[in-house]
Amino acid sequence: MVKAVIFDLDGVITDTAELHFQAWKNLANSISIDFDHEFNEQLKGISRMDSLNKILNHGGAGNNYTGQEKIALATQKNDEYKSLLVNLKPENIYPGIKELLNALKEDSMKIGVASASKNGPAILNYLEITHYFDTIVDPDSVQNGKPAPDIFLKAADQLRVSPEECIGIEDSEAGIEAIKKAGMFAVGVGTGEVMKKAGANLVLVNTSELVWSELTSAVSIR
Ligand code: B16
Ligand code: MG
Repeated sequence: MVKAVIFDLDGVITDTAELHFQAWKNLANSISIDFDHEFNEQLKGISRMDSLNKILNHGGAGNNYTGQEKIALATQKNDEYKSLLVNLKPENIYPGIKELLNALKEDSMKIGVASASKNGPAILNYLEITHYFDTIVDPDSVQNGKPAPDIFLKAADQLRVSPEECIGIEDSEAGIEAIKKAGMFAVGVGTGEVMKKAGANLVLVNTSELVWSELTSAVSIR
């Protein structure tokens, strides 16, 4: 029986995945590294420093920077990302998300956020939907980032439900893996092949397909 739905944020609730891409690409270009949307799939859901390390390795520059210099690069990216966030408005919530949140409330479901982003609470405020969520996990409070299950398990714990009673919704390969390892039902939104490869129980092309009655029937016939 489903008692809670745990949302990823970037790429599920709003299009911040594209803003992360723009900010990382500009940072990478400033140190003569380039990457495309396909490579960017690997950055979705993983932490800021893990993302930077992947980009540096991709550009063959994995050993060129000290720890201090890496912190400066990550800060440069985050400053640009935050400057892009100020334009976020309720209209930027992905289609179907508000309807799903309202349906969950009506059905007395608990609602959580399991985002790797330290900017998560600010984003929810810009979108004016903070009040929907019963819990938002602080990504700094878990030991291992996605694809480890820690952040989804912490969300279930904070919501006082067991993992088997949860649906997790993700747009990233790392995130789907995390939900599966947590023992939850995984809904993947996005590129079908990527989501299927990661093991999603249900794959949807976009968020407008996140209809509550259809999610519950998918769980019941799993
Ligand atoms: P920040 P999610 C993740 O959020 C993003 O997908 C990932 O690209 C980003 O590096 C990570 O948050 C950390 O974000 O730099 O804002 O702390 O998809 O887990 O909601
Ligand atoms: Mg995401």
